[in-house]
Amino acid sequence: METSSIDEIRHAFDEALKSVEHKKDLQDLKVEYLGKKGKVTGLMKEMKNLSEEDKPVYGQKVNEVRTHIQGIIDDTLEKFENEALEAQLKAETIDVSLPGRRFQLGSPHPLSRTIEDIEDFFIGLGYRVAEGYEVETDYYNFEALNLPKSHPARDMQDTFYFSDEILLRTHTSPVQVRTMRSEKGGGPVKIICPGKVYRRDSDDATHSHQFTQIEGLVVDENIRMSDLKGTLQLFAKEIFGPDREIRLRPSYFPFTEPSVEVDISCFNCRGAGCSVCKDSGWIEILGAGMVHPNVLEMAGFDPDKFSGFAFGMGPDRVAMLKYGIEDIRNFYTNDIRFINQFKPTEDGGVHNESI
Ligand code: 2U9
Repeated sequence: METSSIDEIRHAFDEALKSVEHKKDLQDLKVEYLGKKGKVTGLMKEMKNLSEEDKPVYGQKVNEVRTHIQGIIDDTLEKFENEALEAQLKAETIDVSLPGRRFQLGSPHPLSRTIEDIEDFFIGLGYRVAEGYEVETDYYNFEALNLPKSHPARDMQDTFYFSDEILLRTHTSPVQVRTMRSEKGGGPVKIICPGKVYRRDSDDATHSHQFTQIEGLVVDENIRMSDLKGTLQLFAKEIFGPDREIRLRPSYFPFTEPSVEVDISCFNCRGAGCSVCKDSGWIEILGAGMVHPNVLEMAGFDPDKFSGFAFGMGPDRVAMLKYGIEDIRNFYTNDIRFINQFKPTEDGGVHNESI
């Protein structure tokens, strides 16, 4: 029985193990000794040449060597894997004391913010927000608002025309007309209409060819001028401060009769006179009036049964006054430095760091 070769193989393995440095070396060694054509496997194949008597002793010795080699390979493999894990953990150590990355908080655009505040106020009074088209027809923008083609008031509004009949709306009033028509002569209608409008103006600090409007319309039976006045009084207090008063001055709009211009008492000097109110104590904010019977009739409402009030304002101007913005173009040039000045405050308001 050739057991010395078994000892040699065991010895050779123990020697070879000393030069194993990497997992790959170990894998090669495993193949060399325990693989299909490996040295230990070769020893097993010798069994068939042995006598029945020698087989058990030989087999046991080979098994011992195999167990020995397999055990060392398993242990060494585990050692390599632990070392690799340790190294990886060390390399990926997270320093929890490092300061975190600040993430930039956005600021609401002062114009969007103003529009939302105004919408919220009217929603609180039961109004619905209605929107329409920026590209409109001559009929909805002018004709249905008591502005026939010959009307001189059309000259007041320089319009972007696509054709004789198609134009960029000059006010949001077409939305009110479309809403009234969809109600088919039955009230009540109670809407505010915010949106972009366009006029052929040369842009400067107080004029923009595209700006925003919010118009409101209430139509029902027994709607009176006092309803308009009470609504606007509440509006002034909500948007400009609880001490504000309003003042109505007679005016003219083709779509309302009577018509008024609405001033609010100056929130800056409280009426004493300052640069904001140009020393008058009052700031012009809105136009308004009772819906003209022609407009009611054209939109399908019986003017003998229904009446209504309407108003219109420019949120650009409201935001400029509220936040001390001097140039309307700031709203539309999208300079992040401008918008960043309007950081939200904890009470949900807006703070302009520049004023
Ligand atoms: C319908 C009936 C009546 C809307 C009105 C005004 C008065 C007004 C201007 C204020 C400044 C627009 O932003 S601004 O340039 N608006 O003065 N607008 S009453 O009246 C309507 C609208 C629609 C069916």
